[in-house]
Amino acid sequence: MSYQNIRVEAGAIASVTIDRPKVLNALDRQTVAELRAAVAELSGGGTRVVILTGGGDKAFVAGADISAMADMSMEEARAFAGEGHALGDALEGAPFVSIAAVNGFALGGGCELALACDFIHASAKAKFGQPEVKLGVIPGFGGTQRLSRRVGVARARELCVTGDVIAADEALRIGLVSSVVPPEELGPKCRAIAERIAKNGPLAVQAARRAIRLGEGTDLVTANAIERELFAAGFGTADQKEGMRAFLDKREAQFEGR
Ligand code: CO8
Repeated sequence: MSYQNIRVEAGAIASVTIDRPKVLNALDRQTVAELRAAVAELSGGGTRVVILTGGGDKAFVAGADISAMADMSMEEARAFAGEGHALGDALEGAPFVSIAAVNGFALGGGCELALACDFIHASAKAKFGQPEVKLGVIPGFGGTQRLSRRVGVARARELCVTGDVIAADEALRIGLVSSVVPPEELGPKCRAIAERIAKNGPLAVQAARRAIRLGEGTDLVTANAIERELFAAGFGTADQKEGMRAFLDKREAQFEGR
């Protein structure tokens, strides 16, 4: 598929770049649709990890496109939020790990898009926030939910009601991002993490993500039951035989994802 607003480089380690730098990579409906198409495209092949980043040197994504939203009706806004939610759900349910490489502003829908990825690494010049209240609305792309699950209800409330924009170091301190690195190190760092993930058993990586996702929000007994089933299912795979045999043979495992 050809894309206008994003760039996709497919492969075992793929990259998706939101590429509307003139508007700081703001998300309009077309861009959200293209991102959903890219997730679908990359879900069908052998992609193990997707690194999601922003084009240009200023922004990851500075939010939903305000000029496209300004005249939306309630119906249109509901549909737009639904499209954003579907993208977040698709990322979380995808067979690949997604890493948000936040290279600049991640505001509003941009922060929410990063939160829908498995984890976030940030450049030292990244900035995060949910400034929607300054526009008279609230986050509509999962921010009120995923942010509180990530950083706790109190901090999420404070960010969502003040609209404050926080620097990368503060995002690290509250657990929103996993690391902060100099801008030129962000790409290589995310790539190195992706390479480590890609060496692991593909089915096990998927199952670990699934256990965490399904367990989130349930009680511990239920969550452990989910983990137990997914742990047991691993023993029905060739990857488990190969992984443990390789350890005992003192060689590197050759996983086939079956
Ligand atoms: N939408 C549209 N255009 C934008 C956006 C945006 N979110 N952000 C920046 N731009 C445009 C500017 O209008 C400007 O265009 P132009 O050159 O034509 O004037 C260009 O990008 C460059 O921006 P600035 O000149 O403003 O750059 P500064 O460095 O001065 O400021 C900021 C950078 C601080 C990031 C500033 O641009 C800003 O505050 N942007 C808006 C941030 C914001 O409020 N984001 C939240 C939007 S609401 C939202 O995301 C709701 C999500 C819920 C639904 C999602 C469903 C998918």
